[in-house]
Amino acid sequence: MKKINGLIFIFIIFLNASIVLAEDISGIDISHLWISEAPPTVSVLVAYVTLKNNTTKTASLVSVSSPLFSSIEIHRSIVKDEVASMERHLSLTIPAKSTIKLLPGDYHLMLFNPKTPLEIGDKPTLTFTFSNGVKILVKAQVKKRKYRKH
Ligand SMILES: [Cu+2]
Repeated sequence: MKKINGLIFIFIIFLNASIVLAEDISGIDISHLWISEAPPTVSVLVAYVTLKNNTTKTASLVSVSSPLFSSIEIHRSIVKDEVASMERHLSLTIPAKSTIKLLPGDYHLMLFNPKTPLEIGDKPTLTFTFSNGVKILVKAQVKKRKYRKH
């Protein structure tokens, strides 16, 4: 009987662990991930995404990666003294129960040195990694941008 109790105990611990993991993974919704179509000769592409944090804790996006690109950086477009430029951010904070939209003219992802040119209709996968170790794989859509503003 002792042995059975021990087994049940281990099983309950295992169940709890998987429930916590499932909450961590489903706590952040990543949607509307799209890469702006560009000529095949460009060495850098731009992508936009919506990040929704359903949890009661602050989430922090610390990296985005894909074997298709040499690197992916989080940027923000800024205008300083009437000169438009971009600044790099090492992480992106999504407050508890909040949504952050990366949009042209604001935060965006820069995708460097595509290994193969991307065409409209392609669906490359990007991996989003958060400071708590959670990794979420998301398929991007390659689309034409509707307006020119970067
Ligand atoms: Cu940029």
